[in-house]
Formats: sequence, structure tokens, C-alpha cells
Amino acid sequence: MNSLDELIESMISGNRRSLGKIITLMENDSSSCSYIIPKIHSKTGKAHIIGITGPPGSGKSSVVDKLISYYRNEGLKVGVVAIDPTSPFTGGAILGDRIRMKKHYTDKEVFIRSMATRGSLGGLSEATGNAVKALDAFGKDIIIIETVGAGQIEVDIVKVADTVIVISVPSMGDSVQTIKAGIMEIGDIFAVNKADIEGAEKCIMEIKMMLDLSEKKEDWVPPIVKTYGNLEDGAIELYESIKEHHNYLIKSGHHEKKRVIREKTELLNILQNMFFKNLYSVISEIEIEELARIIAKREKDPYMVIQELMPKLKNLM
Ligand SMILES: Nc1nc2c(ncn2[C@@H]2O[C@H](COP(=O)(O)OP(=O)(O)OP(=O)(O)O)[C@@H](O)[C@H]2O)c(=O)[nH]1
Ligand SMILES: [Mg+2]
Repeated sequence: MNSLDELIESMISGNRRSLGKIITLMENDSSSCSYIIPKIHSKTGKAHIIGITGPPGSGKSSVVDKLISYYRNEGLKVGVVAIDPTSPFTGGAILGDRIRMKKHYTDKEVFIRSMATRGSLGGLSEATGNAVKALDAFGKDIIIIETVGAGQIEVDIVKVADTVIVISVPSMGDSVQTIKAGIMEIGDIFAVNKADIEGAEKCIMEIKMMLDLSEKKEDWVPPIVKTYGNLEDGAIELYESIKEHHNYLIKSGHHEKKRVIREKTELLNILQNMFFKNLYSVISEIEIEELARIIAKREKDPYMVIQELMPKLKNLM
């Protein structure tokens, strides 16, 4: 048994430090995934994965902190993956997570992991997905992903979730416009946080209007709930809605469907990465550049070039 096997086994048997190490390993060295994932895959699939996204400083961590408390009262084990935004407004997000979820950091059944977006762009949704897998295999019942709703990468990240919560806050002028269209579409539940601030009703109305305009994809009507991230019991309605959504997913069969879609995406990603990596083992980048030059000079077209490469490409796998 090698040391990685020992690490995996130690993680599965409940060692938190090993869990942290496994997540780091998969984050920094994607080739380790092809060794780790096969050993943990059969132990995953049990957790309810919740994605929570919204503008910087909208109170995501504060709301997550409240949700953790409700789940812990139920005796459920919770994992959190908080994506540290590169946003200049919230440079100290990791510190923010620590402060906001302070009381849970000492709870052995809560595992909070912050991930930096810096440097790992592109691979971030993959790294998040792998961290979720590790937490799932570790035995977490609830896994929450917190990410700033800023662009396509964030949309990809929360797509891993069974239930997606989109947070907005009042008094941002045209609040809803700040929610990117792509994010609006993936919301299963909309939370208006800082509902103690003036303008909460207006914010709800705006979201409702946006939802009425958007094409309904399922028979689930996304509820819009108020949350108070600064109050002890400020996210009870959200917590209830998450439960309702989970029940809906299971009963309607959408749970299974969503998971198949997710596995399909992952499978295609792995295949794509694999083909690409192997591509450079059968044809060098210099050769590709040379071919590009020929195509640019109109001596050949891309399809002709690929046809000629076929004998080499057959060795790709
Ligand atoms: N008035 C009011 N303040 C709130 C509420 N919820 C959170 N806050 C405050 O808003 C600030 C930001 O809260 P966070 O929970 O760190 O927000 P976040 O969205 O996680 O922030 P980033 O992760 O940095 O994007 C903190 O000062 C909170 O105390 C609320 O319901 N009402
Ligand atoms: Mg936060």
C-alpha cells in the first residue's frame, strides 16, 4: 500500500486532516484525480449539494452560517466549499469566511474549505467538483458551495449543486440587473438577504418579474424568500425551502436527471482533457504550428490536414 492509498483510507475513515490533504492534492495536481476518484466514487452520491451565489458582500457566508446551525441541530454533517473571489472589494474573503462562520470552525462535524480563484482559473469548477466529491465520500450529508455570482465560471461551479440559491440584496438600485442572466436561470430558490434594509419588497417584486419573463423549465416555481444574515434565526424560511426543493427533486425524478447531466459533463471534460494531453504526445506543438502556416498560405485546408494526420491520430488512446 502506498502513502496515497493510506491517505485515501484515512480520509474515508474520518480523518479531517487527510480530507484537507486530499482536497489540496486534487486542487494542485489534476493527474492525482485519476488515482483518487476511482477509489472514492462509489462512496459518493449521498450528500445534498447546495450552491449559493450572489454579489460580493451580499451576506452569503452569513446565511451559510445560519444554514449550518439548522443542519447541525438536525444532527447532519456539513461541508462547505467557499470560493474566494478575486474581487477587489473583498480581498480578505477567506478571513471573512472565518469570521462569519466562526462558531462552526470548532465543530468537528463541520468542514469548511476556502478555495482561491487566483491562479486556478478554468480549473476552478473542476477543483470545486472534486472537493465536493471528497466531502461526499467523507460522509457529509450536506455540502454547501459558496461563490460570488460573477460570470460563466461561477455558473459552472454552482451547476454541481442539486439546489441553487441566488442571493440578492435590496437598495442596490437596479438590484436584479446585477444578477447576471445566466445565474437567474439556474436559481432554484431566490433569497433577498439584508431584508431588514429598506427596499426588500421592491427587490422581491423585481425578481418575481424577471422570473415571470423567463422560460419555465420545470414544474418547480422558484420561491423568493427573505433572509436576515445578521439575525440568529434569520434563514429559517430559506432552510424550509431548500428542504421542499430537495423533496421535489426526489419525487419528480429530477434529482436523478440532474445527476446524469452532471456525470455526462464530467465524463466529457475528462475525455477532452485526455485527448488533448495525448494529442501532444503524437504531434508536437511545433508541427501543429507548421501545419497552421500551410493552412494560412492556403496550400491546404484544415480538413485536409486532419485527414493526413489520421494515421497518427488513431494512436491517441
Ligand atoms: N443589515 C444586514 N447586514 C447583513 C445581513 N447579512 C449579512 N450582513 C452583513 O453584510 C456583510 C457581508 O456579509 P458576508 O456574509 O461576509 O457576505 P458575503 O456575501 O459572504 O461576502 P463575500 O464572500 O466577501 O462576497 C457583513 O458585514 C455582514 O454582517 C443582513 O441580513 N442584514
Ligand atoms: Mg463570503
